Amino acid sequence: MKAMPRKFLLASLLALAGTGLAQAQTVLKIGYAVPTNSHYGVGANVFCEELEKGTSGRYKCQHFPAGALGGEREMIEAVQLGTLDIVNTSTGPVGNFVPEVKIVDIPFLFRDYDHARKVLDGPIGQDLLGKFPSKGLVALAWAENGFRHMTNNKRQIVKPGDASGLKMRTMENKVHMDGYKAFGIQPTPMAFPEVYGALQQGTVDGQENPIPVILASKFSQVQKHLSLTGHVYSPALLITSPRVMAKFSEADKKVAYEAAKKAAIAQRKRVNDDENTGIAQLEKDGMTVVRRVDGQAFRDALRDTYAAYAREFGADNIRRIQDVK
Ligand code: EAX
Repeated sequence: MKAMPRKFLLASLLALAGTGLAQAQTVLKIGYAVPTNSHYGVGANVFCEELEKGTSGRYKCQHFPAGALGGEREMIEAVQLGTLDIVNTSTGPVGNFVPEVKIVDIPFLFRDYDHARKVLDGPIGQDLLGKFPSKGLVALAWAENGFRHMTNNKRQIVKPGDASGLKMRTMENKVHMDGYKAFGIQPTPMAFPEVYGALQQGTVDGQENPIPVILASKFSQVQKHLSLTGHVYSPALLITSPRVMAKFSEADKKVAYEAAKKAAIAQRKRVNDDENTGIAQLEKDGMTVVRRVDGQAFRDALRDTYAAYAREFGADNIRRIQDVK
């Protein structure tokens, strides 16, 4: 039999290579609002490393940190529209897409990190993840932003009266804003990428965020006072879309969910680490820190707002979360 001419042999080899024998690789775009050196950066990196490893390189990530693609609301919309594949986001704007999630944003709902993580990783939190697909989103896992504290440039905050009258940037979250109004605060909702500039120019007097966000965003450069109010526990979520999940084989879907769980564990650990060392660091950076606020006064100020939350979310549903031990 005559040998195949070299040019046909080469063409056949190239054609074979195009059939995926040479591993095809899909790049997934992942975005988050704070810098890479943060709890969100840790979560995104662990997710992407685990996904790439678990799919033998079939999937890798392209990162868009520090609000490169806009605020969290814009990034969630982009995931819905298909221009972004994954977002690592706080629940701040999520309630505008999946209303059932708003209940977890109620001030002073969670006792501590252990309570919050038990609720979110248990039946209540897992049921909430099930509400996303009907809204064109797939929540892979609960990650973590952390307990939120108040910063401002006017005065130390010990009790609600000290916060009264302050113009504070808030997330685009009505549950938060209703609570802060009860403290006498003037809430100014704003996408996160605009916050540093607004604080620097004095457009707002202050803001509220977990220690890891205050650290990563260098708010100590534009904020004088930090009060450890811990007034809200802020969950985070790794969210993708049915469109992205449809690309995965059943085995790769499992890898993606496992990767998200590992990412959440790593992100939560970074939150705790940042809280253990970050407050002293912020003091060193020049902030005055009120470590002991009148927590009961803040809770008392929310009495009427809690009645409104109960009407909106159901007193039983709020109690179910509070009763998780
Ligand atoms: O998720 O907008 C906020 O204050 C969030 O805490 C921040 O984007 C990190």
